[in-house]
Amino acid sequence: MSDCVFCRIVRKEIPAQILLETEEVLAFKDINPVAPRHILLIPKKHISSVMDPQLPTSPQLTAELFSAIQQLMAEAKDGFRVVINRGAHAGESVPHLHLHLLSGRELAWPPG
Ligand code: D5M
Repeated sequence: MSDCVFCRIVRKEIPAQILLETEEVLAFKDINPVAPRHILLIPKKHISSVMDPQLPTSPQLTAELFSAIQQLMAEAKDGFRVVINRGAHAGESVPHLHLHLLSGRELAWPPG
């Protein structure tokens, strides 16, 4: 989608601190981190949310998402959390599927 902020990051039209890029996924630092290490992992293709009926798009996307989590979190020896916010009650604000990868501090459970 032309005006989607994450699609614009994929197209390198707006800056982001990119940590990993593969054929189907991109990972970059969250602009508003809530943990010492807060990474967003997205499909490069525009998928509106985890509830998008086009999911699952391909086995390759699923494989690249999980492989990216393993690579990006390899150093998070004390643990990490993977979060998808969906809908108003969860605080979803960007309509492009994204996984939050949070690490670097103790994370409370249940989440607030
Ligand atoms: O999470 C959306 C997240 O997206 C939120 O943590 C801020 C982040 N964000 C928004 N714009 C940018 C840019 N331009 N770069 C990096 N990070 C960004 P949600 O789960 O939808 O609330």
